[in-house]
This record gives sequence, C-alpha cells and structure tokens, in this order.
Amino acid sequence: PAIIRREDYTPFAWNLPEVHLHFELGLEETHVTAKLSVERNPQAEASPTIRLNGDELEPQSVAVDGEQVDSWTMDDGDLLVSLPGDAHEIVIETTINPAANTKLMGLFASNGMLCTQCEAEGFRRITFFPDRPDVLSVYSVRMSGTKAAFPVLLANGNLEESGEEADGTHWAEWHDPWPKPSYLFALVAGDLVSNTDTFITASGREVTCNIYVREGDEGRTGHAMESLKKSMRWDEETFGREYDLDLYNIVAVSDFNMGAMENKGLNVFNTKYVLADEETATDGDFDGVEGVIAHEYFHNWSGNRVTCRDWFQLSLKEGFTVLRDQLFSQDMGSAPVKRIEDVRVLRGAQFPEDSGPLAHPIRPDSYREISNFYTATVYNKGAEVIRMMRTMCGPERFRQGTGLYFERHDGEAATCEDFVKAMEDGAGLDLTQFRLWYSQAGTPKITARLEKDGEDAVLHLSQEVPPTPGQESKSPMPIPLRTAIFDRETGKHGGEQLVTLTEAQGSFRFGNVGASPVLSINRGFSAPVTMSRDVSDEDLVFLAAHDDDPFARYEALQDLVVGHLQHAVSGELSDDDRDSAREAIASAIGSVLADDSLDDLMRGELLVLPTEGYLAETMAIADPGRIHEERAALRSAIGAQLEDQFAAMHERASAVPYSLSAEARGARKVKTQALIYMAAGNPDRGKAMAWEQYQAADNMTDRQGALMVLAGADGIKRTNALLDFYNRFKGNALVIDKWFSLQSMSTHPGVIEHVKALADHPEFTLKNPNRVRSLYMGFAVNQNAFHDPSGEGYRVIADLILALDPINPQTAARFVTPLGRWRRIEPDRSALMKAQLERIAKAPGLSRDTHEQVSRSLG
Ligand code: BAL
Ligand code: ZN
Repeated sequence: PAIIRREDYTPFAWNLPEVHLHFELGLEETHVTAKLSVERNPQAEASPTIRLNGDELEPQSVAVDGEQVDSWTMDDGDLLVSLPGDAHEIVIETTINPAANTKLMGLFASNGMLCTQCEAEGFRRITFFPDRPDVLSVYSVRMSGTKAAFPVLLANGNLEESGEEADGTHWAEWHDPWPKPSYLFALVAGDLVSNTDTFITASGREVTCNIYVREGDEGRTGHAMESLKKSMRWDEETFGREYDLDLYNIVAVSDFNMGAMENKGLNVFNTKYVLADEETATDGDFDGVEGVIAHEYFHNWSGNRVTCRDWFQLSLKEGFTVLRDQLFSQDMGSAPVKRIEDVRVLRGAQFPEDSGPLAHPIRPDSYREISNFYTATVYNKGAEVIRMMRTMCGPERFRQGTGLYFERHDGEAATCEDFVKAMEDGAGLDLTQFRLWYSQAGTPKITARLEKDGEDAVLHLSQEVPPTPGQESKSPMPIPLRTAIFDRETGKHGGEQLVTLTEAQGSFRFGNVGASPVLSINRGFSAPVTMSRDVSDEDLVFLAAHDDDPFARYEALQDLVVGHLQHAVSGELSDDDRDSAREAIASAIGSVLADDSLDDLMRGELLVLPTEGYLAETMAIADPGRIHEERAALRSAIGAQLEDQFAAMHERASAVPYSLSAEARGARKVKTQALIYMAAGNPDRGKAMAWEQYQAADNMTDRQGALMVLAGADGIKRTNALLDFYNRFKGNALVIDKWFSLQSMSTHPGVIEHVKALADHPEFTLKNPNRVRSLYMGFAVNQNAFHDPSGEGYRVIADLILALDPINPQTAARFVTPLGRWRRIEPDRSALMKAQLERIAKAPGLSRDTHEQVSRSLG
C-alpha cells in the first residue's frame, strides 16, 4: 500500500459548498443518492477531473448537470469524473449493505439499528466523495425507511421536516448549517428511546439535549446527561466557547470501534461511555463517562468549528481536546488524583509507543493507514505538549492564546502550525524551539543532580532524546521543569521555580537552600520526560512524606519502588539488602496508611504499585518473569508487614455508605487496595475478606474489586463468585465484558487456558469490539500470562489477529503493539514474539491496517 506523506499536501482542486444526501434505509440494502455541487477551487491547481474516494463501492449511476454520463473511470476504488467547466452538479447513486459491514466503518448495522462512523475515512464507504478533512460542505440529508424498524431517524444539525407515508414508511429531513468535512457526517436510524433535558447557554439560547439508548437502558443515562451539561457550562466559563445549535443528540451503540465520535450535533457513543449506574458501573466507569462525554462535547469547537487540514494534523484536535477534557475532569473532582491517573495512562501506553518500533511524532510525517495513528502519542502526548505551553505562560495567557486560535481559524481546516502561531501571538510565547515537540518522536531522558555550593545549590541537568525509527539524531528540546528545593531540616522549600532546560546540558543556581537541600523536580509532571535524579532513598522517603506537590509525593514513592525493583530484578541485591529495602518501602507505605492529612482518593493512588509493563519500560531489556516475581514478592512483603493496618483501613472504609462523594469513592478505592495487599500477604485472610466484600457489595466498584482478588486465587470461592457474577448480570453486555476481562487480566496461573476456553464461550464474539478487547486486551496487558515462557501467550494474540483481521482490521491492528515489544524483551521470549509477527506477516490478504503495523514492528 502507498505511503502518504505530510510534505505532499496539496489543496483539493474542487470546492463542494453543498451536499444533498438521500438515504432509503434498509439493514441489508440502503440506497444512497448523493447530489454534490462542485466549483473549481481558485486556491488549487485546476484539474479536468474530480477524484471521488470510494471504498468497496460501485457507482450505479453518475449524472453531471442532470445528464447521465459515462465519462467516468474507477481507480483503486475511487471514482474519477471528467468535468469540463468551472461549476457542476454531480448526482451519484450507490447501494450498500450495512449488515455485512463488520468493519464498523461507514454505515453499519448494530442490534437492528443503523449507524455511521466516518472518521477518518468511513464516509467513502457510504458514497463517492472527496473524503478529506479540508473539504467543507453544508449538508442536507433526507432519510426514509419503515417506521416499524426505524422509528427514530437522526442526522447532523436540525430537524427541518418529517412525515409518514401510507405504506408504513416515514421520512425526515435534516439540515446542518455549519460547513463540515465528511468525517463529521452522521446518521442513525433505529428503535431508540431518549433521556431529554435542556441547557440554557451563556447567551440565553435553549438547547435540547437528547441521549438515545435502547429501551430499558434509559435509567442509566443520568450521569451522562449531568456530565454533558457540566461540560457545556465549563467550556463557556473556561474557554469562552458556547454551543451553536438548538439540538445536541447523543446515541449509544454497542458495536463500536472507538470510545465515541464527535459528529456535529449527533455524537455516536460506545455504550461503555454513556451507561452508568451504581449497580453496574465502577467509579472508574463513571469517570470514563464524564471524561468522554466532555471530550466529544469539547470537540464541537476544537475539531468541528476548527477542524484539521489533513490527517497529519490529527493532534491539533485530539491533543488539544484531551487536554481540555483533562482540565475539565481536574475541576470536577480531585485535581491531583486526576493528574496522577493521566500520567499513569501516558506512561502505560505512550512511553512504550515512543520507545518502540511504532514511535512517531505527535504530528506524524507519513502513514499508510490513518486508523493506525489514533494513538496515545497523538492523543495523550499531544495533550502534554499543549499542557507545557499552558505551564509556560499560565492559565490566563493560555486562554488568550486559545481565544485567538478559535477566532482566527473558526470555520477553517487548520494545522498544528496555526495553533502554535496563535499561541505565540495570543499568549506571548516564543515557541521557535518548542516546535521540536511536534516533529521529534521519543521520550526525552533527563538526568538531574543537585550540588551544594556554599549557601547555594546548583542543579545540573542534561537531556538526551533517544533515536526512533527514521529519526536517528535529535536536537535538544525545551523541557519546562517545575522545581523546588526543600530544606530537610525545616521540611519547607523556598518557592517553586519553572526551570527550562533548552540545551543538552544546563546548570541552574538556587540561593539559600539550607544545610540539607532535597530536590523536588518535574512537579505536577510538568514535562512528559523520563527523569533520572540523583536523590538518595532517604530523600525519596522524605519527599514521599513531605512534598507539598501531590504529584511529586506520589512520584517519590514510585521512584523508591521502581529503584528497588530494578536492582532486585537485575540480581544485584543480597538477600539481606532485599529484605531491608522491602521493609523500608513497607514502612513508607505504612506512613501513607497512617497519614491523616491525606484523603482516601489520594491515599489509594499512593498505594498502587507501578505496573509490570511500566517497570519493563524502565529497563533496556526486560525479563517479564523476573519482574513479575519481584513485584509480587514485594507486594506480599508489604501485605504481610502491614496486615493489621490494611485490615483496619478496610474496616473503616467499609463503614462509609455508597455515594458518589469524594469521601465514599476514596473509601471504595482504599478497600480494594487493602484486599490486594491482604491477599498477597495473608492469602487465606485476604480471600475471606474479598468473599465477604463481594457478598456485601451494593455497588459495582466493591463487587468488581472483590471479584478481581478472588479471580486470582484457586478455590471454591473463585468459582462461586464468577458464577454468581455471570448469572446476576447475564444480558448486560457491558458487565459481561467485565466478567471476561476480570478473568483474562487475572493473576491466576491458568489464565492462558481460561482465555482459550472463554473464546469458545457462547457469549464471546469477534464481531463486537468491546467483547474482543475485554478478553484479549485484558490478556495482552497481563504481562505474566502474555509473556508465558512457552510463547503460548504470543500465539494466542497472533491467532486472534489473524482471525479478526478479515472481520475488523482496525481493531485487529491494535493487537500488534504488544508483540512489537520484542526487541525490548529477553532473548528467549523475544525470538518467540518475533516468530509470531513473522507468521502474521506471511498470511495472505492481510489488511492495510495490520500489514502496516506488522511491517513497522519487524522493520
Ligand atoms: N475523533 C475520534 C474520537 C475522538 O477522539 O473523540
Ligand atoms: Zn477526540
């Protein structure tokens, strides 16, 4: 497949000011008539033809200016039509089969409902069209179908007219006044009910908000509706952005590749990010709903009103919108805890991407299949890059910069460079060197050392940006590091400073630091870098207990644990040293349990040990077996040493009744952490407590936490709890997804066999992406099981990729990443991983999606 390059961008030769679409709907046969008004684009080189992209489409008829023509040809799925003049009207008819569309791109059927997903290149599976984000049109849509099958008919914008025919069909006409690219087109037809509410905007406009779900699910949409209204208000207050239509529709669908999609006025959501109640959704699920509802809503400005010129600019809308949803969630709940969670996601998903074969800058330079670039780098690192700008100029100037960006580019298809320029002009930043964050891949490695010099201390910093595929040597980047120097004696620091390292090396002087200065650096995770700091374990213990920046406090404890496990895994530690390190960590954790100044939400974060995946990422070559052993042994040692304290905390937290308050959520968080440590330190007592928590649970957070612990251990309680859970929630797909993933993510030694058996379970299907991810993504992140020394875990994932690729290539390609880590794993396992990649590469008829990921992983 061809490589598409950023440098080759040229504007499209034609403008399409208006598009009229007519859909005659059927699950197995939908007839589409597209009427396109086209005009030469004076900004582009003239062309005698127009290229209309198509994917698995055949034109049934093509008319130009009212006459059927045969002056068209097909080229690699696209339709090329000769156009003699400067302005024409083209009418094209196609017929598509939504029920056969298992790729879930374009128009597809899900549980009897019809629904679209067009980003990035799905619209070309509906009709022939210049399917690129810089072609903006005003859309009118007429849709008709049987009323019995499709009582609700929705598209973007406003409902203009609707009516019924005598033959049982009905129709609706929708008009979206805002010009938009084809990837924001949406249509939904089905048997749905809605939760309806209203929102009054800052300027007094009344907006009707609907959340459409299948009948029976409407009782679980309250949290989504509240989240939507909060998002609308927050964007007015924080970014000065108001909603611009009278209607905001959200539809939940159970078969969906993504989390959700920001189509103008008609968001389509994975049910996972709409439905939530206490019985079926965990606190984490509630947060997920709030965050994704906000994300899609915020896209109305950062994505829809200002869209992307081409797909290389994806981070323009995604990085910025992720930052906006992160800031929103920080404001809605605990800001420090949200920051820690976001950094955990970045380290868990993006750092490995940046250090592996799929590394790419947040603004990539080339791709074969754009679906492969909806990555943690584009989204999460993209958000970090814009967050750094905000850190450098402060929230007020940041708002001026974003205000200028929206004002300048409203109604346009913009570039990352446009955003950077607006931030320079509006926020008064010089981003000349900072632009490297857009063009260079790889996570910068920073080393930091504090040297005492009389009354002062000098901070010595250096940076190295590691080579990544296609980028062998890198220039130094600007690294903004929020820094404070503590005085160990007073427990205080003399004020935080923003230190920006711009060269490969730099030194920074701090005055009057006291006799025993301690370095607190990259506070709040102000730069997305790895940090190797020359700080003693004693100083880390001090920071873990005293740092006034909650993130830095968390980080100190993490560093203490990571440092110990790195030494332990490498075999450098004597038994005595290992025991005393474990004791020191347990005692630091004991202080966390005893510290009354902490709330339970924060306490819960501090108790989470770094994941095996993250530990592997900190090592040049990882031995997953050794990492698992040492981490599990540390957890057992902590659990054993603090058994009574954990039991007491569990008892205290169990007395807090269910609510969504921070206190109650914190209580639930520490309860499950207590069970994890108890089960590791004293398995019988831990299991008994988990069983009790399972049985007493009046909410999903407690129930899932307990079942997770039980699922990791053998015995009748495991069997009974899993059976009870299944029977209790049979028929609720999202909860049955949890049942699959609890088993595939389990610490139980038989996980591989369990996963194979679950693949044959009647409730398992490769056609539903949520179900596939529950079983197999759960397994692929389960380092101990995936990296089984037999190589069977690698085979399971390779088999999945080969079976799923013909059905849903976009989802299949996502599973290549775990195998792509082979260069960073010890030699025996590495060879087995590579062999599975080679096996996939040889398979005939591989999709463009999977082919690209496999060849990059082997390359
Ligand atoms: N634009 C794709 C889904 C999302 O990021 O919101
Ligand atoms: Zn997005």
